[in-house]
Amino acid sequence: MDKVRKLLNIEFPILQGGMAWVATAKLAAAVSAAGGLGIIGAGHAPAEWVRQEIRKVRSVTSHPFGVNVMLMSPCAAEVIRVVVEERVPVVTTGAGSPGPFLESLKAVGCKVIPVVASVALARRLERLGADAIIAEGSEAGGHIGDVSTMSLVPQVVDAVTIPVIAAGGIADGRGIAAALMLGAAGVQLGTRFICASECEAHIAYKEAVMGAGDRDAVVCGLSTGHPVRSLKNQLTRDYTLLEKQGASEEELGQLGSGRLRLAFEQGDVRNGSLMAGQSAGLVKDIRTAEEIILSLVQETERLMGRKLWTRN
Ligand code: TUI
Repeated sequence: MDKVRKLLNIEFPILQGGMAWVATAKLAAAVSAAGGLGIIGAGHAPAEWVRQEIRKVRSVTSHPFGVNVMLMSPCAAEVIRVVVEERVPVVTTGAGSPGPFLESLKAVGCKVIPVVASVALARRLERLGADAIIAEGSEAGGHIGDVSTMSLVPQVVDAVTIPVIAAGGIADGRGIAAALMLGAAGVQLGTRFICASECEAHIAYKEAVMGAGDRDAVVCGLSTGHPVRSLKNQLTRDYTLLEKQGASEEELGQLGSGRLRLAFEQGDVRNGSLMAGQSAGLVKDIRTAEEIILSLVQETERLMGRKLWTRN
């Protein structure tokens, strides 16, 4: 359980998901300052925006932090270049294989932690030199695979020797304790941190997460091969209808374009993309990143019946 803390030089093996738009420097810095690993979500953003966010985190905390590179973004290679130039301590990747980028990142001492949704990719990335793996189950928000966290995590744990971080469906100490039982060495939470005070998402987006029940985080886009989980609203209904009518990937792409920004900036909970995981049903309040992290640690330790991590 200390493997992730030592690898990343953090107090608690709790990572904040690198959510596109939602995970800005302000949120990442707050999570890192509280002893977890804050992660800037690059999403589809241009590399220079990412550079500014990296510098903002450094201006407020000296704690380690990370950048999530969304590999489907046309800017991914440029973002990697900026991350290397800025000597970011940790990179997580999503929505693809970071194989081609591993060498340049590792050459500057960056720890590389790919998010995977399958055992096969976890194995391949361990061979290529990944430092740890985030095994993300289909309960997660945003772009997802098709295996649930409960089944995926122990299978990845059995398949690799590097530390495995569990993600998808975890929002409280019960989820963390369960992940540890599955053999995970750490956890990553996204949805819970949408409702952190330091998260800059529009209040209406946060309220939608807090108001969600167990069946409100639905999957769209299965027909495109890039399924995305978000809160049920007019957009998911329009999208599902278009999919049923056999719309092309291009038409569907047009419908989805710009919708995350609409939710994050305008708080348009009807037509915006409210990406969130199934754990939205567990999120009931807005608290500071520090309150969230400390209560996660306290609850996990109570359930496990012992002290697990001490603050440095
Ligand atoms: O990446 C995520 N979650 C995301 S990315 C994102 S931005 C976006 N916007 C619109 C459409 C699509 C994406 C929103 N949420 N999570 C990490 C993750 N990676 N989940 C699943 C995967 C994954 C899937 C397949 C990783 C690798 C993979 O393998 C492909 C291959 O090359 O083998």
